[in-house]
Amino acid sequence: MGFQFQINSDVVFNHNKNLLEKADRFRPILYKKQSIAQDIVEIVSDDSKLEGVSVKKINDAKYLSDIKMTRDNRIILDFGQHYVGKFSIHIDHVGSPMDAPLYFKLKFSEMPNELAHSSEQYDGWLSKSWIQEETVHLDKLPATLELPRRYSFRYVEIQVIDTSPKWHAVFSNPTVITQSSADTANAEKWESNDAELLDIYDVGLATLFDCMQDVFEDGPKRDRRLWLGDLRLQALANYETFNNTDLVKRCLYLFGSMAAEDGRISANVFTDPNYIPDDTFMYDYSLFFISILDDLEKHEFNQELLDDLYPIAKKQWTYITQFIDEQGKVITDDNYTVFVDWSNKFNKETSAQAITIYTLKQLIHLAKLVKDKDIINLEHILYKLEDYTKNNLYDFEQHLFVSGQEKEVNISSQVWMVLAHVMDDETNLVIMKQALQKLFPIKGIATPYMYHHIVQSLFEAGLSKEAVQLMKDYWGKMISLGADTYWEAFDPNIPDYSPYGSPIVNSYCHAWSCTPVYLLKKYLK
Ligand code: RAM
Repeated sequence: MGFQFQINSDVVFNHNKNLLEKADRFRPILYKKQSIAQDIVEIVSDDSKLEGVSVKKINDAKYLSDIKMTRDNRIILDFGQHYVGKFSIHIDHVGSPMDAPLYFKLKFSEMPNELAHSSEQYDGWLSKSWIQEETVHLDKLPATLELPRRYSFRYVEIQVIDTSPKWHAVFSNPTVITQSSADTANAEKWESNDAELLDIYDVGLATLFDCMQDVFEDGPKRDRRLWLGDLRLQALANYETFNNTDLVKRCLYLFGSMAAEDGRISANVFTDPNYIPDDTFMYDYSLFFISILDDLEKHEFNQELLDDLYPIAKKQWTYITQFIDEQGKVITDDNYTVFVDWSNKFNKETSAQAITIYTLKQLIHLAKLVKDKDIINLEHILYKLEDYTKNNLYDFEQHLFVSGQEKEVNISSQVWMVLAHVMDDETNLVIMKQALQKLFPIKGIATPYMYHHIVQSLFEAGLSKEAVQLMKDYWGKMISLGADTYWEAFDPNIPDYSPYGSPIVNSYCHAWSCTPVYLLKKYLK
């Protein structure tokens, strides 16, 4: 498990009314559209798809009302692509009068493999309430069932639990009203002669589109919530595509207005029905508040937002300084989890050191913008952090960074140190060439979030060909396994990997995986 559930009920949070009002001012319009199911399909086994499960078309969905359904009958509808929205369906009965209620179950899935799992057998550590299914009793037919919840899905399974021996149920007009705060009219195209990369781009764009809701959600199936680490990548991808900067401002104001009194910024916030910061804190995510603010100011300078949020970013930094010792070494603490990736099989100390440097550089840039007098102090800490890193964490013989007491060499340390530009460009190139030789093919990395950073570090080091190849091997592999949108977790060596104990609660449309749109636009113009 990448992190433990944290219960920190003693933490006191601010609720800055003025800043919350500003968050409300940037609340987005949700663009809605109606779509209907395309096909009736059945589950088939196919070794080339995720968990060996695929679907085969049986008929057009327009013939759905020809199917008379009774006890234990089931059908699967395919909407043709991944959607986020509200579902409705019309239901009637045929035969004798309705002498019993209709009792049936609906199950929504993003990928075919979810349908092959039995919800009853789920025994993972995340709540089973994330499984998108409902059982419904209808006493009177005909009726149009409009489900109140929002679902994230491509497939809908209808399973009739019972009618009565005297009549059958007939379903028709399965519809979704989709929603997103991304305006497709603004979607920037990306041109390329490489069809594989174009597909990789398009699936990334669809992923980002479906995750842009009232806030940038991490995943519209789960957790449907605003997370700092995810927001950083979504914001960057959004600048290159839909460019809804107001949505980024809204999210930054939400985090900034509800920081803990001690300065820490929550790893995520709940926004519906009320604004509540989660009592979960992660070292790297907290620091990324600084990063998101700086990225936004570089993309679209905004003095008011800077004046409002710089003091909050600075306070978060001040809290972090207790984890930096006299020599400039970051001392990680189990109570302030360093996330980096879902895998816990590698040492994260050097990654934490690099992320601290990466974000401090951004803080110094912001400090210059606001003319913070403390800038000399910030620069002094940066000097110490980099000095310690070069003298103690870089192995000049291997040309690689080491991490932890055991001096472990792992991919994450190289990647984050290259992204933090601790060494000069020439050395960064040597490091990434060494990494390619010694640490590829990558093992034990479980998230597109970390793969994003690996690809970006290759680009930053000047290894574009290798970066593109890794994108094809990783995001391209998700597409070949059946992805319409990219996934929360994916280890190509263990395709059915789940951080939660079962893929049924995995999110198959997860924003932190949409970043090919950013990487391709930024580095392959
Ligand atoms: C998961 C979510 C989220 C991520 C955290 C760390 O619970 O998928 O996206 O940021 O982990």
